[in-house]
Amino acid sequence: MNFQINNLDKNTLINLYKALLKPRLIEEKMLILLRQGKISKWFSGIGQEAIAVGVTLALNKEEYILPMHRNLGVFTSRDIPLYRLFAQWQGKASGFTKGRDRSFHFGTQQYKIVGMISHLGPQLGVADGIALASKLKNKNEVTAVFTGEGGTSEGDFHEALNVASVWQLPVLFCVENNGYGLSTPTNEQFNCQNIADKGIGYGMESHIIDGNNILEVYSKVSEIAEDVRNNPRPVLLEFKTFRMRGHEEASGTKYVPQDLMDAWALKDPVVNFELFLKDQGILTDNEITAFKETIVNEINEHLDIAFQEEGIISNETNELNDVYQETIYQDIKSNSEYKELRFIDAISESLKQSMERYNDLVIMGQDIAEYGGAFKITEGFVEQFGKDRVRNTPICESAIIEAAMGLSIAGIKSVVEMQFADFVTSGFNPVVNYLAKSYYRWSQNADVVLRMPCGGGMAAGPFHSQTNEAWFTKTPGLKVVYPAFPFDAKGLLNTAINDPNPVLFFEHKGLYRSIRQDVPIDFYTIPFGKASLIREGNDVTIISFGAAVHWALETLDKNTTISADLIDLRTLQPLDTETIFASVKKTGKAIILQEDSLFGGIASDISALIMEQCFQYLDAPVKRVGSLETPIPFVAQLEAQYLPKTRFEIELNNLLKY
Ligand SMILES: Cc1ncc(C[n+]2csc(CCOP(=O)(O)OP(=O)(O)O)c2C)c(N)n1
Repeated sequence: MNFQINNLDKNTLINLYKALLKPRLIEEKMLILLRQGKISKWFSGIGQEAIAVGVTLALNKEEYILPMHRNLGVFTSRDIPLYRLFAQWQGKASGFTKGRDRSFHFGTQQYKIVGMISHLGPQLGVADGIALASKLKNKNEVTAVFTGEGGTSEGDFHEALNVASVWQLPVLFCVENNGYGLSTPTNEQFNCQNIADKGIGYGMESHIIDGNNILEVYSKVSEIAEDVRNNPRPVLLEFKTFRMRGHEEASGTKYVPQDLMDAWALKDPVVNFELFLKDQGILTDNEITAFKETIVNEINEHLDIAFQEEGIISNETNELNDVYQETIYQDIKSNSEYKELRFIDAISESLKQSMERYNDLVIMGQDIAEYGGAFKITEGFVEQFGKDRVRNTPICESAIIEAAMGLSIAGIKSVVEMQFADFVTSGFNPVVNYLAKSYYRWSQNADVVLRMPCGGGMAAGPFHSQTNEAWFTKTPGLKVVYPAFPFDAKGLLNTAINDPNPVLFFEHKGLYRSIRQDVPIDFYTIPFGKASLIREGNDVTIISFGAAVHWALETLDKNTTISADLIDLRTLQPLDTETIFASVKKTGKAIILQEDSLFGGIASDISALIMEQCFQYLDAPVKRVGSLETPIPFVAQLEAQYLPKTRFEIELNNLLKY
């Protein structure tokens, strides 16, 4: 192995050696504990330590690193007390996730480490967001993110590199090419010589680095990182290495040819560096033994602490209280004059006033800058707030939602506009797995609002008409807002942006230009979880939200003899069950109208809640009305048949007659 000392002094060389030794010795201990049945699962990074250790030591401690499951060296090189790591792996309270997530699936702001989620790729886009924050705040910091070569096949990799390059973000994309993704060899994973070759396609500088050579890793990454701090840009680094053990311990290495194993065993990063240092007269056998002893003692002491710690005692309230970051609702009333606004203008005003209120709030979306967005909601924003804060994005829903998460990690709020709510599917994974679960997993909030222009009635076909709130209302960790009037839209969007949790804000496109209302000129808020009772009556409770509220109103205007409570839910998560139950107890009959197809929609849950809580008050079965169980069709007459507007009137009258 070709070790080049360059200008590294003796102290640095010894520190590199000790840092390299530590994860190796921890792993050796873990493998023993695994055999003794004292720990459950282990993803070994033996043979790859030089990458995690070298990259981490090349960065400053305040720079974020986003490691993977084989990067123990990142955690040890940031000097995390070992008992906390051990407690994390044992699911104990001194760990980082209160027993809610396992192994390396955690982050810590204290050590500026953001761990992976199981899906591998999403953290690449999160790194973009952290790097964007660093660039916007002129911090001259670099962010390093890891992936295996298997993970580079995911769309997240492509999107994250593309966004980083287009925006020239200071990210080091560190690919550990260790030969196998679980059992899949590289030639079944990608069809090019080197992963680094992909750099040119993204307009990105790339390097191939010997991942088993700590000096090469440390020196090259130090040099590149320093250059990137001063001249922000992404760099793709391919570290050639090899996975010496199974994907995880139980899975073995039968599929790896022995000669490959033998060849890479000769390149062991720890053994070779140790020999080199001895050879150079920098370390003696006695010193090496002493270093090892010190680390082994530290491991044993910290293991004792972790083993002695009591297991977590489950407590339902604790768990439920940690799904969302506590929000102190800022009740802001406006004494200003009112002016008549269309639904769309109310949203635009909220965004504009929030941009003024939070001077680092960032809005991202396709075509939202000079063009003003598909619906012109952000028209004129670039002139007022500049392109740094009003960001046109490539068509990379995943990477942009991940970047929003990264911004939140770095303390910046963001609003992401989905061009159409339908397209959130292309960023579904980060929404339901990253944004939704982050606070619960490691107390990191996702201060992100996703704006979702949705809904049918405009003959826009199956992919520009869906109202897909039900995909999200069932995912703990997300808040879901769905206003029907301009006044509510402005006040609730303001609250959504104030709220530190991830909020999906549904805006029915059919309301944009058809519904007008007097709305305060100044900034004001409306609390989440408070429905509005917009008609009062005694015979039936109608529960609805979004455009369907207007269909219910039309029906009531047409049938003036019907005496009904009409509840506009306004927010679906949290849901105002109090208002629903109070009304149903009064009227004894309930009908829920939703625009989405019926099965699995929120109407079903509301119906179930009413039956559970108000059964003795009911004079009839609860009725749900929704769209047909088909995708939403294009042609007007098919769409009209699909949507529940006419069926609602019939069902309402049937219920009243029951
Ligand atoms: C989206 C997704 N698909 C599949 C998996 C299962 N899985 C976990 S790790 C892994 C292999 C990853 O290979 P690579 O990225 O090369 O990293 P390595 O494990 O070699 O370090 C697979 C297939 C997963 N976790 N997430």
